[in-house]
Amino acid sequence: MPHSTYSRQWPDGFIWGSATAAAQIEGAGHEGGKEDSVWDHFARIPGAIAKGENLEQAVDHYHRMPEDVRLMKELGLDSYRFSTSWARVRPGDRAANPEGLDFYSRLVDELLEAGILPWLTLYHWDLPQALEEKGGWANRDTAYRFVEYANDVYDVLGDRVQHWTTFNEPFCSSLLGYGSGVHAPGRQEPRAAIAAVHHQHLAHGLAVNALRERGAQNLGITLNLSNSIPRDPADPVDLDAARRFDSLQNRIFLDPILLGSYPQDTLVDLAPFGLPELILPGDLEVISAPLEFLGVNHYHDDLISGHADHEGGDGHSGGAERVAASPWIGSEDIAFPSRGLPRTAMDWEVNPDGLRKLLVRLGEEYPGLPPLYITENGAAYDDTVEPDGSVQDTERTGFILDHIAAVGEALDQGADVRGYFVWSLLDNFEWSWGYGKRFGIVRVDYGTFERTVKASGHAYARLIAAAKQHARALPGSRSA
Ligand code: IFM
Repeated sequence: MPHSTYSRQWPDGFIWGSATAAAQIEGAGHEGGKEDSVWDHFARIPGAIAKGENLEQAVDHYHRMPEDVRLMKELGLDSYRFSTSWARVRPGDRAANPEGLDFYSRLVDELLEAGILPWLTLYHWDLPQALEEKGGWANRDTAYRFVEYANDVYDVLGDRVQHWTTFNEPFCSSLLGYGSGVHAPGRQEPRAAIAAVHHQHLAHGLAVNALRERGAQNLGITLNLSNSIPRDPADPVDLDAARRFDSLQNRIFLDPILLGSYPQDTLVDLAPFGLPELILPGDLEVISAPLEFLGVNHYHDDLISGHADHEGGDGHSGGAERVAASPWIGSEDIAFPSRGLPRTAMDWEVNPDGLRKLLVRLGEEYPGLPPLYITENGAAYDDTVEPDGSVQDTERTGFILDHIAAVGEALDQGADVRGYFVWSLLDNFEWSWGYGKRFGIVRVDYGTFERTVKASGHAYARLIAAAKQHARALPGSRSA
Protein backbone atom coordinates (compact mmCIF):
# COMPACT_ATOMS: atom_id res chain seq x y z
CA MET A 1 0.00 0.00 0.00
CA PRO A 2 1.70 3.26 -1.03
CA HIS A 3 2.43 5.77 1.74
CA SER A 4 0.05 8.76 1.61
CA THR A 5 3.03 11.09 1.23
CA TYR A 6 3.45 9.90 -2.37
CA SER A 7 0.28 11.65 -3.43
CA ARG A 8 0.83 14.96 -1.67
CA GLN A 9 1.39 18.17 -3.59
CA TRP A 10 4.57 19.96 -2.56
CA PRO A 11 5.27 23.65 -3.05
CA ASP A 12 6.77 24.63 -6.36
CA GLY A 13 10.55 24.41 -6.25
CA PHE A 14 10.65 22.29 -3.07
CA ILE A 15 14.15 20.79 -2.93
CA TRP A 16 14.70 17.06 -2.38
CA GLY A 17 18.20 16.16 -1.38
CA SER A 18 20.54 14.05 0.63
CA ALA A 19 23.40 15.00 2.92
CA THR A 20 26.87 13.84 3.93
CA ALA A 21 29.93 15.36 5.60
CA ALA A 22 33.55 15.36 4.49
CA ALA A 23 35.08 13.61 7.48
CA GLN A 24 32.44 10.89 7.48
CA ILE A 25 32.79 9.81 3.86
CA GLU A 26 35.89 11.09 2.11
CA GLY A 27 38.74 9.02 3.49
CA ALA A 28 42.08 10.02 1.91
CA GLY A 29 42.84 11.16 5.43
CA HIS A 30 46.41 12.11 4.60
CA GLU A 31 46.32 12.29 0.82
CA GLY A 32 46.31 15.27 -1.51
CA GLY A 33 48.01 17.42 1.10
CA LYS A 34 45.39 16.89 3.81
CA GLU A 35 46.67 16.92 7.37
CA ASP A 36 45.12 15.97 10.71
CA SER A 37 41.79 17.35 11.74
CA VAL A 38 40.72 17.15 15.37
CA TRP A 39 38.80 14.00 14.49
CA ASP A 40 41.89 12.25 13.04
CA HIS A 41 43.69 13.10 16.25
CA PHE A 42 40.79 12.14 18.51
CA ALA A 43 40.45 8.76 16.77
CA ARG A 44 43.96 7.85 17.96
CA ILE A 45 42.95 8.18 21.61
CA PRO A 46 42.32 4.66 22.93
CA GLY A 47 38.63 4.21 23.65
CA ALA A 48 37.51 7.42 21.92
CA ILE A 49 35.87 5.65 18.97
CA ALA A 50 33.97 2.36 19.09
CA LYS A 51 36.20 -0.55 18.04
CA GLY A 52 39.12 1.85 17.65
CA GLU A 53 37.99 2.76 14.13
CA ASN A 54 39.28 5.83 12.28
CA LEU A 55 38.48 8.09 9.33
CA GLU A 56 41.53 7.30 7.23
CA GLN A 57 39.59 5.56 4.43
CA ALA A 58 36.03 6.26 5.56
CA VAL A 59 33.89 5.14 2.60
CA ASP A 60 36.45 6.19 0.01
CA HIS A 61 34.30 8.93 -1.48
CA TYR A 62 37.45 10.91 -2.33
CA HIS A 63 38.29 8.27 -4.94
CA ARG A 64 34.73 7.31 -5.86
CA MET A 65 33.19 10.74 -6.13
CA PRO A 66 32.00 10.47 -9.77
CA GLU A 67 30.33 7.12 -9.00
CA ASP A 68 28.61 8.67 -5.97
CA VAL A 69 27.31 11.58 -8.05
CA ARG A 70 25.94 9.07 -10.57
CA LEU A 71 24.06 7.41 -7.70
CA MET A 72 22.58 10.75 -6.68
CA LYS A 73 21.41 11.28 -10.22
CA GLU A 74 19.84 7.82 -10.33
CA LEU A 75 17.95 8.63 -7.16
CA GLY A 76 16.68 11.84 -8.75
CA LEU A 77 18.10 14.20 -6.10
CA ASP A 78 17.64 17.91 -6.72
CA SER A 79 20.45 18.82 -4.38
CA TYR A 80 23.42 17.33 -2.56
CA ARG A 81 24.48 18.74 0.79
CA PHE A 82 28.17 18.14 1.45
CA SER A 83 30.88 19.77 3.52
CA THR A 84 34.36 20.93 2.70
CA SER A 85 37.14 19.88 5.04
CA TRP A 86 39.08 22.76 6.55
CA ALA A 87 41.99 20.35 7.15
CA ARG A 88 42.04 19.53 3.42
CA VAL A 89 41.57 23.08 2.18
CA ARG A 90 44.06 24.67 4.58
CA PRO A 91 46.18 21.84 6.00
CA GLY A 92 47.61 22.90 9.33
CA ASP A 93 45.67 26.14 8.68
CA ARG A 94 48.73 27.50 6.92
CA ALA A 95 47.68 28.35 3.36
CA ALA A 96 45.15 27.23 0.77
CA ASN A 97 45.94 23.81 -0.68
CA PRO A 98 45.19 23.82 -4.44
CA GLU A 99 44.87 20.03 -4.56
CA GLY A 100 42.30 20.02 -1.77
CA LEU A 101 40.28 22.80 -3.38
CA ASP A 102 40.49 21.04 -6.70
CA PHE A 103 38.71 18.00 -5.26
CA TYR A 104 35.72 20.15 -4.29
CA SER A 105 35.84 21.99 -7.58
CA ARG A 106 35.60 18.67 -9.45
CA LEU A 107 32.76 17.57 -7.18
CA VAL A 108 30.82 20.77 -7.89
CA ASP A 109 31.37 20.41 -11.64
CA GLU A 110 30.25 16.81 -11.52
CA LEU A 111 27.09 17.80 -9.62
CA LEU A 112 26.22 20.62 -11.97
CA GLU A 113 26.79 18.36 -14.93
CA ALA A 114 24.31 15.92 -13.38
CA GLY A 115 21.79 18.72 -12.79
CA ILE A 116 22.22 18.55 -9.00
CA LEU A 117 22.36 21.72 -6.91
CA PRO A 118 25.47 21.83 -4.67
CA TRP A 119 24.61 22.81 -1.07
CA LEU A 120 27.86 23.50 0.73
CA THR A 121 28.64 23.43 4.45
CA LEU A 122 31.92 24.98 5.54
CA TYR A 123 32.22 23.44 8.99
CA HIS A 124 31.08 19.95 9.79
CA TRP A 125 33.43 19.51 12.75
CA ASP A 126 36.85 18.94 11.17
CA LEU A 127 38.97 21.73 12.64
CA PRO A 128 42.66 21.46 11.67
CA GLN A 129 44.43 19.90 14.63
CA ALA A 130 47.06 22.65 14.36
CA LEU A 131 44.39 25.16 15.40
CA GLU A 132 43.23 22.99 18.28
CA GLU A 133 46.79 23.10 19.52
CA LYS A 134 46.43 26.88 19.71
CA GLY A 135 43.31 26.55 21.86
CA GLY A 136 40.76 25.49 19.26
CA TRP A 137 37.31 27.03 19.52
CA ALA A 138 38.01 28.17 23.07
CA ASN A 139 40.36 30.69 21.45
CA ARG A 140 38.58 33.71 19.94
CA ASP A 141 41.24 33.92 17.23
CA THR A 142 39.88 30.70 15.64
CA ALA A 143 36.81 32.67 14.51
CA TYR A 144 39.03 34.93 12.40
CA ARG A 145 40.93 31.94 10.98
CA PHE A 146 37.55 30.46 9.97
CA VAL A 147 36.85 33.53 7.84
CA GLU A 148 40.15 33.06 5.98
CA TYR A 149 39.23 29.46 5.27
CA ALA A 150 35.70 30.43 4.17
CA ASN A 151 37.12 33.04 1.81
CA ASP A 152 39.53 30.50 0.31
CA VAL A 153 36.65 28.14 -0.43
CA TYR A 154 34.44 30.91 -1.78
CA ASP A 155 37.15 32.23 -4.07
CA VAL A 156 37.32 28.88 -5.85
CA LEU A 157 33.70 27.72 -5.72
CA GLY A 158 31.72 30.95 -5.43
CA ASP A 159 31.19 31.12 -9.20
CA ARG A 160 29.27 27.81 -9.12
CA VAL A 161 27.92 27.22 -5.60
CA GLN A 162 24.92 29.29 -4.59
CA HIS A 163 24.02 27.89 -1.16
CA TRP A 164 26.50 28.44 1.65
CA THR A 165 26.06 27.05 5.16
CA THR A 166 28.58 28.24 7.72
CA PHE A 167 28.24 25.63 10.49
CA ASN A 168 26.60 22.27 10.91
CA GLU A 169 25.24 21.60 14.40
CA PRO A 170 27.44 23.88 16.48
CA PHE A 171 25.89 22.18 19.54
CA CYS A 172 28.05 19.12 18.86
CA SER A 173 31.33 20.81 17.99
CA SER A 174 31.13 23.15 21.00
CA LEU A 175 29.23 21.59 23.89
CA LEU A 176 29.96 17.95 23.10
CA GLY A 177 33.51 18.56 21.86
CA TYR A 178 34.64 20.78 24.73
CA GLY A 179 32.11 19.96 27.47
CA SER A 180 31.20 16.31 27.61
CA GLY A 181 34.24 15.31 25.56
CA VAL A 182 32.40 12.61 23.60
CA HIS A 183 33.23 14.41 20.37
CA ALA A 184 36.60 15.72 19.20
CA PRO A 185 38.67 17.31 20.59
CA GLY A 186 37.45 15.39 23.64
CA ARG A 187 37.88 18.15 26.21
CA GLN A 188 35.81 18.29 29.38
CA GLU A 189 36.17 21.93 30.25
CA PRO A 190 32.98 23.83 31.03
CA ARG A 191 34.35 27.31 30.38
CA ALA A 192 36.01 26.23 27.14
CA ALA A 193 32.72 24.73 25.98
CA ILE A 194 30.84 27.97 26.53
CA ALA A 195 33.65 29.92 24.89
CA ALA A 196 33.44 27.53 21.91
CA VAL A 197 29.71 28.27 21.56
CA HIS A 198 30.29 32.01 21.46
CA HIS A 199 33.34 31.86 19.19
CA GLN A 200 31.54 29.63 16.69
CA HIS A 201 28.66 32.12 16.67
CA LEU A 202 31.14 34.86 16.00
CA ALA A 203 32.86 32.86 13.25
CA HIS A 204 29.45 32.28 11.66
CA GLY A 205 28.54 35.98 11.64
CA LEU A 206 31.97 37.11 10.43
CA ALA A 207 31.89 34.57 7.60
CA VAL A 208 28.35 35.53 6.59
CA ASN A 209 29.44 39.15 6.27
CA ALA A 210 32.67 38.27 4.45
CA LEU A 211 31.00 35.95 1.94
CA ARG A 212 28.14 38.34 1.34
CA GLU A 213 30.68 41.06 0.57
CA ARG A 214 32.26 38.69 -1.96
CA GLY A 215 28.88 38.17 -3.64
CA ALA A 216 27.22 35.20 -1.89
CA GLN A 217 23.44 35.52 -1.90
CA ASN A 218 22.16 32.43 -0.12
CA LEU A 219 23.70 32.15 3.31
CA GLY A 220 22.56 30.16 6.30
CA ILE A 221 23.46 27.92 9.22
CA THR A 222 22.28 24.44 10.20
CA LEU A 223 21.25 23.78 13.80
CA ASN A 224 20.25 20.48 15.41
CA LEU A 225 17.10 21.21 17.31
CA SER A 226 14.81 19.10 19.43
CA ASN A 227 11.67 19.69 21.44
CA SER A 228 12.42 19.63 25.14
CA ILE A 229 9.31 18.15 26.72
CA PRO A 230 8.76 18.24 30.49
CA ARG A 231 7.72 14.81 31.67
CA ASP A 232 5.12 16.27 33.97
CA PRO A 233 4.12 19.75 32.81
CA ALA A 234 2.50 20.32 36.20
CA ASP A 235 5.75 19.60 38.05
CA PRO A 236 7.87 22.76 38.47
CA VAL A 237 11.02 20.65 38.79
CA ASP A 238 10.46 18.95 35.41
CA LEU A 239 9.46 22.28 33.88
CA ASP A 240 12.64 23.96 35.02
CA ALA A 241 14.78 21.06 33.82
CA ALA A 242 13.09 21.23 30.40
CA ARG A 243 13.69 24.99 30.29
CA ARG A 244 17.41 24.54 31.00
CA PHE A 245 17.73 21.76 28.47
CA ASP A 246 15.92 23.83 25.82
CA SER A 247 18.29 26.68 26.58
CA LEU A 248 21.38 24.59 25.83
CA GLN A 249 20.03 22.52 22.98
CA ASN A 250 18.09 25.19 21.11
CA ARG A 251 17.87 28.76 22.34
CA ILE A 252 21.59 29.39 22.99
CA PHE A 253 21.97 28.92 19.22
CA LEU A 254 18.72 30.28 17.82
CA ASP A 255 18.48 33.48 19.83
CA PRO A 256 21.87 35.12 19.20
CA ILE A 257 21.77 34.15 15.52
CA LEU A 258 18.17 35.08 14.78
CA LEU A 259 17.42 37.72 17.40
CA GLY A 260 20.83 39.17 18.25
CA SER A 261 20.67 38.37 21.97
CA TYR A 262 21.30 35.43 24.29
CA PRO A 263 18.23 34.33 26.23
CA GLN A 264 18.11 36.01 29.61
CA ASP A 265 17.83 32.73 31.51
CA THR A 266 20.82 31.29 29.61
CA LEU A 267 22.94 34.30 30.55
CA VAL A 268 22.01 33.79 34.20
CA ASP A 269 22.53 29.99 34.16
CA LEU A 270 25.88 30.27 32.40
CA ALA A 271 27.27 33.24 34.31
CA PRO A 272 29.43 30.90 36.45
CA PHE A 273 31.00 29.66 33.19
CA GLY A 274 31.90 33.07 31.89
CA LEU A 275 29.34 33.60 29.13
CA PRO A 276 28.60 37.27 29.69
CA GLU A 277 32.29 38.26 29.70
CA LEU A 278 32.88 36.52 26.37
CA ILE A 279 30.49 38.84 24.57
CA LEU A 280 32.49 41.84 23.35
CA PRO A 281 30.86 45.05 22.09
CA GLY A 282 29.57 44.56 18.54
CA ASP A 283 29.65 40.73 18.67
CA LEU A 284 25.90 40.23 18.73
CA GLU A 285 25.38 42.52 15.79
CA VAL A 286 27.86 40.44 13.75
CA ILE A 287 26.36 37.16 14.97
CA SER A 288 22.85 38.17 13.95
CA ALA A 289 23.75 39.06 10.36
CA PRO A 290 20.65 38.41 8.21
CA LEU A 291 20.34 34.94 6.70
CA GLU A 292 18.56 33.62 3.64
CA PHE A 293 17.81 30.25 5.24
CA LEU A 294 17.93 28.25 8.43
CA GLY A 295 18.87 24.58 8.17
CA VAL A 296 17.09 22.35 10.68
CA ASN A 297 18.47 18.94 11.59
CA HIS A 298 16.00 16.86 13.54
CA TYR A 299 16.25 13.28 14.68
CA HIS A 300 14.29 13.02 17.92
CA ASP A 301 12.79 14.93 20.81
CA ASP A 302 13.78 14.73 24.46
CA LEU A 303 11.44 13.95 27.31
CA ILE A 304 12.95 15.72 30.30
CA SER A 305 12.67 15.00 33.98
CA GLY A 306 14.32 17.04 36.71
CA HIS A 307 14.44 14.04 39.00
CA ALA A 308 17.55 12.20 37.84
CA ASP A 309 17.89 10.70 41.31
CA HIS A 310 14.59 8.86 40.83
CA GLU A 311 15.07 7.93 37.19
CA GLY A 312 18.01 5.61 37.58
CA GLY A 313 20.09 7.41 34.96
CA ASP A 314 19.30 7.89 31.33
CA GLY A 315 19.16 4.28 30.26
CA HIS A 316 16.44 5.03 27.75
CA SER A 317 17.28 8.56 26.92
CA GLY A 318 19.03 8.39 23.60
CA GLY A 319 20.79 11.41 25.05
CA ALA A 320 23.70 9.86 26.86
CA GLU A 321 26.07 12.40 25.38
CA ARG A 322 24.00 15.19 26.85
CA VAL A 323 23.92 13.66 30.28
CA ALA A 324 27.67 13.43 30.14
CA ALA A 325 27.67 17.15 29.35
CA SER A 326 25.43 17.99 32.23
CA PRO A 327 27.82 18.37 35.17
CA TRP A 328 29.13 21.66 33.88
CA ILE A 329 25.77 23.20 33.11
CA GLY A 330 24.55 22.71 36.63
CA SER A 331 22.12 20.10 35.41
CA GLU A 332 23.19 16.87 37.05
CA ASP A 333 19.52 16.52 37.91
CA ILE A 334 18.32 16.15 34.30
CA ALA A 335 17.19 12.70 33.13
CA PHE A 336 15.64 11.52 29.89
CA PRO A 337 12.97 8.98 30.80
CA SER A 338 11.42 6.75 28.20
CA ARG A 339 7.91 7.37 26.93
CA GLY A 340 7.70 3.97 25.33
CA LEU A 341 8.15 5.03 21.71
CA PRO A 342 9.98 2.80 19.22
CA ARG A 343 13.70 3.50 18.96
CA THR A 344 16.39 3.49 16.29
CA ALA A 345 19.76 1.77 16.59
CA MET A 346 21.06 5.03 18.14
CA ASP A 347 18.48 4.51 20.90
CA TRP A 348 16.77 7.68 19.67
CA GLU A 349 13.01 7.69 19.88
CA VAL A 350 10.93 7.69 16.70
CA ASN A 351 8.36 10.47 16.78
CA PRO A 352 7.70 12.16 13.43
CA ASP A 353 5.19 14.53 14.97
CA GLY A 354 8.06 16.12 16.88
CA LEU A 355 9.39 17.45 13.58
CA ARG A 356 6.03 19.03 12.75
CA LYS A 357 5.86 20.64 16.20
CA LEU A 358 9.40 21.96 15.95
CA LEU A 359 8.85 23.56 12.55
CA VAL A 360 5.63 25.21 13.66
CA ARG A 361 7.21 26.40 16.91
CA LEU A 362 10.11 28.07 15.08
CA GLY A 363 7.69 30.14 13.03
CA GLU A 364 5.74 31.13 16.12
CA GLU A 365 8.71 32.03 18.32
CA TYR A 366 11.04 33.70 15.85
CA PRO A 367 9.49 36.61 13.97
CA GLY A 368 11.27 37.22 10.68
CA LEU A 369 12.46 33.61 10.58
CA PRO A 370 14.15 32.91 7.24
CA PRO A 371 12.89 30.00 5.10
CA LEU A 372 13.57 26.59 6.60
CA TYR A 373 15.23 23.57 5.05
CA ILE A 374 15.35 20.21 6.77
CA THR A 375 19.07 19.71 6.19
CA GLU A 376 19.20 16.35 8.01
CA ASN A 377 16.71 13.74 9.06
CA GLY A 378 17.14 9.99 9.00
CA ALA A 379 17.78 6.92 11.09
CA ALA A 380 20.34 4.24 11.90
CA TYR A 381 19.12 0.66 11.90
CA ASP A 382 20.97 -2.66 11.92
CA ASP A 383 20.57 -3.55 8.25
CA THR A 384 20.82 -7.06 6.92
CA VAL A 385 21.75 -8.01 3.38
CA GLU A 386 19.33 -10.47 1.77
CA PRO A 387 20.64 -13.48 -0.15
CA ASP A 388 19.87 -11.58 -3.38
CA GLY A 389 22.08 -8.70 -2.22
CA SER A 390 19.24 -6.29 -1.50
CA VAL A 391 18.71 -4.41 1.76
CA GLN A 392 15.06 -4.36 2.84
CA ASP A 393 15.32 -1.60 5.44
CA THR A 394 11.62 -1.30 6.14
CA GLU A 395 12.05 0.61 9.40
CA ARG A 396 14.26 3.29 7.83
CA THR A 397 11.85 3.59 4.90
CA GLY A 398 8.96 4.13 7.31
CA PHE A 399 11.00 6.61 9.35
CA ILE A 400 11.83 8.73 6.32
CA LEU A 401 8.36 8.69 4.76
CA ASP A 402 6.65 9.42 8.07
CA HIS A 403 8.96 12.36 8.74
CA ILE A 404 8.38 13.73 5.25
CA ALA A 405 4.65 13.44 5.94
CA ALA A 406 5.21 15.45 9.13
CA VAL A 407 6.97 18.14 7.08
CA GLY A 408 3.88 18.23 4.86
CA GLU A 409 1.67 18.74 7.91
CA ALA A 410 3.92 21.54 9.13
CA LEU A 411 3.55 23.20 5.73
CA ASP A 412 -0.23 22.92 6.07
CA GLN A 413 0.09 24.67 9.42
CA GLY A 414 2.03 27.57 7.98
CA ALA A 415 5.68 26.56 8.36
CA ASP A 416 7.82 27.92 5.53
CA VAL A 417 9.80 24.80 4.66
CA ARG A 418 11.50 24.76 1.27
CA GLY A 419 13.38 21.48 1.17
CA TYR A 420 14.25 18.15 2.77
CA PHE A 421 17.64 16.41 2.82
CA VAL A 422 17.77 12.85 4.06
CA TRP A 423 20.71 11.84 6.27
CA SER A 424 22.53 10.17 4.78
CA LEU A 425 23.27 9.34 1.20
CA LEU A 426 25.77 6.67 2.24
CA ASP A 427 26.52 4.55 5.28
CA ASN A 428 29.46 6.30 6.90
CA PHE A 429 31.64 7.05 9.90
CA GLU A 430 29.20 7.88 12.69
CA TRP A 431 31.71 9.79 14.83
CA SER A 432 32.38 8.16 18.22
CA TRP A 433 30.20 5.22 17.23
CA GLY A 434 32.44 4.41 14.28
CA TYR A 435 31.02 2.50 11.33
CA GLY A 436 28.59 0.39 13.37
CA LYS A 437 25.65 2.77 13.03
CA ARG A 438 24.41 2.84 9.45
CA PHE A 439 22.33 5.84 8.38
CA GLY A 440 22.65 5.48 4.59
CA ILE A 441 19.90 5.07 2.04
CA VAL A 442 22.76 3.48 0.12
CA ARG A 443 24.62 0.61 1.75
CA VAL A 444 28.40 0.60 1.72
CA ASP A 445 30.19 -2.73 1.98
CA TYR A 446 33.08 -1.80 4.24
CA GLY A 447 35.26 -4.54 2.77
CA THR A 448 34.92 -3.60 -0.91
CA PHE A 449 33.30 -0.12 -0.71
CA GLU A 450 30.63 -1.39 -3.09
CA ARG A 451 27.46 0.73 -3.00
CA THR A 452 23.94 -0.78 -3.04
CA VAL A 453 20.80 1.34 -3.00
CA LYS A 454 18.67 0.14 -0.08
CA ALA A 455 14.89 -0.20 -0.21
CA SER A 456 14.73 3.19 1.58
CA GLY A 457 16.76 4.74 -1.25
CA HIS A 458 14.37 3.30 -3.83
CA ALA A 459 11.38 4.53 -1.82
CA TYR A 460 12.91 8.02 -1.54
CA ALA A 461 13.56 8.06 -5.30
CA ARG A 462 9.92 7.10 -5.94
CA LEU A 463 8.75 9.84 -3.63
CA ILE A 464 10.87 12.45 -5.41
CA ALA A 465 9.53 11.29 -8.77
CA ALA A 466 5.94 11.41 -7.49
CA ALA A 467 6.47 14.89 -6.00
CA LYS A 468 7.74 16.16 -9.36
CA GLN A 469 4.78 14.64 -11.16
CA HIS A 470 2.33 16.39 -8.85
CA ALA A 471 4.23 19.65 -9.16
CA ARG A 472 3.90 19.38 -12.95
CA ALA A 473 0.19 18.91 -12.51
CA LEU A 474 -0.13 22.16 -10.54
CA PRO A 475 -1.16 25.10 -12.71
CA GLY A 476 1.48 27.79 -12.83
CA SER A 477 4.15 25.46 -11.47
CA ARG A 478 7.69 26.31 -12.60
CA SER A 479 8.29 22.73 -13.62
CA ALA A 480 5.03 22.56 -15.60
O1 IFM B 1 26.09 11.69 11.44
C1 IFM B 1 25.56 12.81 12.07
C2 IFM B 1 25.89 14.06 11.31
O2 IFM B 1 27.26 14.23 11.11
C3 IFM B 1 25.39 15.26 12.05
N1 IFM B 1 24.01 15.11 12.40
C4 IFM B 1 23.59 13.90 13.01
C5 IFM B 1 24.07 12.70 12.20
C6 IFM B 1 23.61 11.41 12.87
O3 IFM B 1 24.11 11.32 14.16
